[in-house]
Amino acid sequence: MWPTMVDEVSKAEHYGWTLERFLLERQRSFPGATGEFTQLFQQLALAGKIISSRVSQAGLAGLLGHTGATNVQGETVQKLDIFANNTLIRCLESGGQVCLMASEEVDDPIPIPTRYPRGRYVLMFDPLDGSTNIDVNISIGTIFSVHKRLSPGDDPGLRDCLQSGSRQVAAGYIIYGSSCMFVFTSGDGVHGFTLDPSVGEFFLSHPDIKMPERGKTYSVNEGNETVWDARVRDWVGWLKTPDKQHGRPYSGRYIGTLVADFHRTLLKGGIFAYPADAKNKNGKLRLLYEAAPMALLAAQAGGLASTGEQAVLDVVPTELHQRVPLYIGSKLDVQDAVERVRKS
Ligand code: FBP
Repeated sequence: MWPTMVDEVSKAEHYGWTLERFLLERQRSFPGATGEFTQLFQQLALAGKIISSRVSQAGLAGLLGHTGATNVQGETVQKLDIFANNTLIRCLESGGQVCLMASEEVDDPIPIPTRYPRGRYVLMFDPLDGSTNIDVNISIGTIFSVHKRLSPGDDPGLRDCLQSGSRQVAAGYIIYGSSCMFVFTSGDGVHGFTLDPSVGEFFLSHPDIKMPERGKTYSVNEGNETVWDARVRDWVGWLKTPDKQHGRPYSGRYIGTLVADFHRTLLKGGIFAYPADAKNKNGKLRLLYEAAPMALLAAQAGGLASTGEQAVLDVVPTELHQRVPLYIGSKLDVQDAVERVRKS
């Protein structure tokens, strides 16, 4: 185990470490490490810094608004969606760490140009999550998921992307909010780094994040209530029913950006949900580059993530852009939710 933040002293010791130092310390504890993983993260961090600077000046740089195009999800593509998508591809395609990428904005897996070496990792991402909030200055983010390639010999392909969330070697997000933060896990806890734009570096600010076992807030788009299943309606009604002894009613908090709603839930506890409904039979959120990476972070922070029927990390994907219902957050809150919404 590399520098575990088991106590306040070791946490204090690591405060102020740059993301790069943190990754290098980690690399040293893996005999035989090639440095590929560290370099992949350095490129992800670079992409995050570039996107963060553009997001914070979007209104000045003519980057607000949409392109007029629609993506494979049938959503209107925002100019910043494309900027973020291209920035991630440019930063990750040439270094030799990844063999294949996939993006919410691109129909098919993204091959690495033959002029570049291919690496051992598959990177999938939602380049800019929370598109509906871009133009109204509300927190948005980039979500990423990292797997090991399955096909060492032959050409990487869809098969390398369709791996269950439990096989992720790392996952995380970059949130562009009041501050820009890089939050990730590589199987050793969840750690948050804050960008100091004056230095251009991410510094460790939230080591070893643990999600409270139970929270006080619920986060769901109640505008969908009429198309919800009766069990979902009953569950949300139950959360709002006064019961002092069990800390209810919970307060409603809904930003409408998964990264931001999850970030609050990770730090403060509670539950975020995007249930299936009569409109979205499988919910709205995408498994491979939204639900699964968040599920790994939740699990590593002591929380849970369920589809309502099974653990998100156990869902075996069959399509690149498939959607799943999502209930994610504090362990006890997700258990309460599943108990009430589960069909089977
Ligand atoms: P994209 O913006 O990446 O398409 O993500 C989907 C999303 O915006 C999530 O961030 C958010 O949780 C959800 O959709 C909000 O959906 P709705 O507007 O239906 O509540």
